Amino acid sequence: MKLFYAKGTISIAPAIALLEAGIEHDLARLDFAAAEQTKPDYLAINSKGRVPALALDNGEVLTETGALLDYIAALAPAAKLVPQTPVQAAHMRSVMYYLASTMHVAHAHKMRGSRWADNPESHADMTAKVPQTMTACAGFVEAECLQGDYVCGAQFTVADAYLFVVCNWLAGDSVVVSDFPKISTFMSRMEARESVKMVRAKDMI
Ligand SMILES: N[C@@H](CCC(=O)N[C@@H](CS)C(=O)NCC(=O)O)C(=O)O
Repeated sequence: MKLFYAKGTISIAPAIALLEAGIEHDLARLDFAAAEQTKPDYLAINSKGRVPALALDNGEVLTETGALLDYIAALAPAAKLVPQTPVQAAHMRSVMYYLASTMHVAHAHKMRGSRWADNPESHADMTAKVPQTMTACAGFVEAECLQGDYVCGAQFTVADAYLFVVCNWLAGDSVVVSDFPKISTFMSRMEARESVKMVRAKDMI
């Protein structure tokens, strides 16, 4: 399979999950500075013009970070990347849905205002709000998402790869990360994992 990604984006979450799962894969890097995600070659792979996309060996292409993470976890059950109990699995997915529907969207208001408005003043207004909205999101993560060392307590799950990449954006969004001790400790713990060291070594994040 081949993962289409761009540096620092949410597509690094499935890259981390593939490494955690021990699944062999190829990587295809897109250059956002050159707007490669908008070019016909890539739109033929993912018509949404976004990353990640995961091209399977049978020709199918999967998109949406949460779906890729669940797929990767299902391919490697021995890695136990999804909790075994239904309630813990539901907590894991509630965090992933929150990241997809709320926190990632709040972050996107900084650079991608043209998705929602045409007036440049509206873009500036959206950008100015990002430190406030992302700080509020960090507050929710701190209070309700991290149930211990990781999202699901002691067990590392695919939601941790997702949360790590989104929290990696916080400082750039002018959030004072040191105000959130659980997030700070979680980020250090993640940095110590081989998978994260590997994506850093490959200049993916
Ligand atoms: N809902 C999608 C969102 C993917 C997404 O927006 N990715 C961003 C990078 S973080 C992207 O590809 N942006 C390119 C663009 O907006 O042109 C997912 O979770 O996979």
